[in-house]
Formats: sequence, C-alpha cells, structure tokens
Amino acid sequence: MTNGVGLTTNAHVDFWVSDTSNFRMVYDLGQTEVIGSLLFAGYDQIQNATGKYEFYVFNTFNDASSWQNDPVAVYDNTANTTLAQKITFAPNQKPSGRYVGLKITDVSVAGSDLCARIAEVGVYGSYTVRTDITSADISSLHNSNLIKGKLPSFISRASDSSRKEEYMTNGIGLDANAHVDFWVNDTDNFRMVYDLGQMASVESLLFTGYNLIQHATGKYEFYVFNTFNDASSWQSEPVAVYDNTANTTLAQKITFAPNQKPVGRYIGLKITDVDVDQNNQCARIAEIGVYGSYS
Ligand SMILES: [Ca+2]
Ligand SMILES: [Ca+2]
Repeated sequence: MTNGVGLTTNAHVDFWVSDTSNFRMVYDLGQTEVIGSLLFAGYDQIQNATGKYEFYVFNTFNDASSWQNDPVAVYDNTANTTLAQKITFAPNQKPSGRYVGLKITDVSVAGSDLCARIAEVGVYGSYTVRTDITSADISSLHNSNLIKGKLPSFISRASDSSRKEEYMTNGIGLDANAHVDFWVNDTDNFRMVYDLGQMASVESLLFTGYNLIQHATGKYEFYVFNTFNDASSWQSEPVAVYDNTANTTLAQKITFAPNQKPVGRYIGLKITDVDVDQNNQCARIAEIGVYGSYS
C-alpha cells in the first residue's frame, strides 16, 4: 500500500471486510508533521472502486478512543466514481499530528462486494526543511526578511538577557553572543507574534537558536494568522512543526511547497521544548526570519 505502485494490474491489497466492519488502519509518521495532502488509490477496476472512506490525524493514538475525533477528510466516491483521489488541504487549515488513520466506511461501489481493495495510501507534508544554515546564510537572508528590524507585537515573556528582542531580527545568528535568553519552561508555551502590517504569502521561515548544539531549541511551531487574538488564535493549526530533538541542528529554514504557502498578516512562534537538554529551562533565540511576498 506504500510501494509507489497503484492503478496497475495486481497493484492492490485485498481485505475481505463488509461496510459495517469499519475497516481501519493507522500509520505512525514517527513525529508530528503538518499534512499538506493525502492520497487514496483503490482497485484499478472502476466497478469495484472503494465507496466511502475517512482520513483522521491524531497526536497520540489509542485504538479505543482516537476514532471518536472528527475526520480531517471524508470522501464519497459513490456518485462520481473514480479510481484514486488526492485531497489537498487549504493553506492555514492543514491538520497536524503524528498518526494518520484511514477508515473505510463503504468498501466498494458494487453493492454486494465484501472486499476493500487498496493499492496505495499517501501522506505528504507541505514543506521541506534545510538544517545546514550558516551564519553567512542568516546574514545574506537579512535583506529579504519581512520582519527585518521588527520587534514582536506580542510576546508572552520579555527578554531576560541584556540582549533584547531586536536581536532576533538583526540578521546575526550562530555567532557568539548573538542569542536572546528567555527563562521559560516547556510548559509555559512561550509565544511571540510578528505583525507584517499587511497580508503576505509566506514562502519560508527561519529559526535560529543558540550557537551551542547542547542547548539547541528542542521543539517549536510556526503559525500564520489573518487576525491575532492572544486567547483564541493559538487554537488554530500550526503551519509548521519542528522537532529538533532527534537530529539536532542549530538552525532550520522551512520552505513551503509552491501550492502550500500560508497566507496571513501575523506570524506566530511557539516554543514547546525550550532546550534539547531537558534539565535546562531557557529558550535561546538568535534569529527569526519570514520570507515571502505581500499580497
Ligand atoms: Ca501500492
Ligand atoms: Ca539575531
């Protein structure tokens, strides 16, 4: 079901189940991802195409309870039957999570058929991440940074160091004494927002932490909002989620696929794991970059 082959002879897998079996499967992505699109390919014979199915995205998976959530996509293939479908989520409305669930609620458009046939299931992200960012890269990106020289319009805690918030957008990162300290815990959900002043299409985002790898930032999320309300905006889906704990690097540049660029006026950053050293409770940020074009 994940070998890249579908809609050819003998490409599908058979599961002898009825509609009421609620045939289900879950893929573990290994870490939280923002999902840009999903693919379902059934049998290559239209008379036995899959009838109806649902995709789910879970942060944690529990067989007994997870399927109570709302699905992220529901597809009814019975009226205008096709062999395969690709579902693409709107910018700023992409589901995020670690587990992707598929539930078949009508196994076949043929009424008397008791077999779910699946040739291929696809889960696609919406961005790529570069992790080999250097101090020179940060410097050369500075002129195109939409938040160049700006201060956050909202921050959940002010800087605790002598270097203040303006150091996060001055084009200097990964050098000695380039970072700003915020003494926060993971559970503080340290947050900040930059106001671009007008709507923009966001092509890339940069996050640069401390220049010492043993105190790199652990996990963070970027958001893009049309309007910003501190109480409610953070309930929306992040546009990017990065887990730096497994293959730790100093800085990351996230670039969205051409048709997956988020659009909005406010850029939010939330730090959910301040330091890869779990005994250390300080978020250290050297540079934040937002690249794209005003709409
Ligand atoms: Ca296949
Ligand atoms: Ca800086």
